[in-house]
Amino acid sequence: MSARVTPVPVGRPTFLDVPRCTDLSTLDAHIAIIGVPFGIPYALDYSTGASAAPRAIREQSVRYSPWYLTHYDYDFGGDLVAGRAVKIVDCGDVAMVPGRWEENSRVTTATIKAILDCGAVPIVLGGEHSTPIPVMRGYEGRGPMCVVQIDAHIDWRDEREGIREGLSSTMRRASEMPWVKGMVQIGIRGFGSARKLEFDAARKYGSVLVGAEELHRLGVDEILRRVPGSERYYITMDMDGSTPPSLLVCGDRPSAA
Ligand SMILES: [Mn+2]
Repeated sequence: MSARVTPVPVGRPTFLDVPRCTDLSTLDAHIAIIGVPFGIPYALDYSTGASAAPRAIREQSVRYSPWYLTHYDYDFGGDLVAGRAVKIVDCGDVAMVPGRWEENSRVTTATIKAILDCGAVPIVLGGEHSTPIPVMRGYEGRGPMCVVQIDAHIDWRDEREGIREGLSSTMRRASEMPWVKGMVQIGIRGFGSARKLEFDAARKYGSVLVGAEELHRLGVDEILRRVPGSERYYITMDMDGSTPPSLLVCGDRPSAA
């Protein structure tokens, strides 16, 4: 299986209006945006709508470009890329074939490997939250990494409806990848994704679980101290991990929100 992408069509915006890369074999950038309109649907309910997400994210991102890449961030104390000349390109989307979940997964892994081989850092636009499974597989052979997940759910189901690589199983599959050496899961809340046996499995593995309520009570600095040390981090964010605080199910609110 080799990489397979569909470039952003002419006339449609790229992410943040950055330049297009229309041929992965010529990729020359520090950061490569790559859409993965990926999902493995369960019986009736989830997933399929997420395939429209990369295009929707690109269209919404244009309102922030190009000036936000150079604005001064007060909290950070500089611009977004710390004054460095960072080349960002948009490679388009991994080309999917409807219904061929396993093939789509393999082509996603191959495309991520191709981007990494070019020395670029991929920023992946999913897809629902099974997308990180084939993406993380692309890091095989590149040394240990710690996975940082921002999500309302722990995604530790071993299988659901016989599907082992769906959005409920992302972190369980990650834990089985030998190159994943640490895991922290931030923003967990409510009862959506797991039974006690999944929490037990995550704790037994050594995943650092941080509840949404805990995050608001203790603050980001304290939570960052709990992140396992690692030379490299893989960060994944499920959209329900960023639900506005007013909608969070938690007892404590940030005092200065
Ligand atoms: Mn989630």
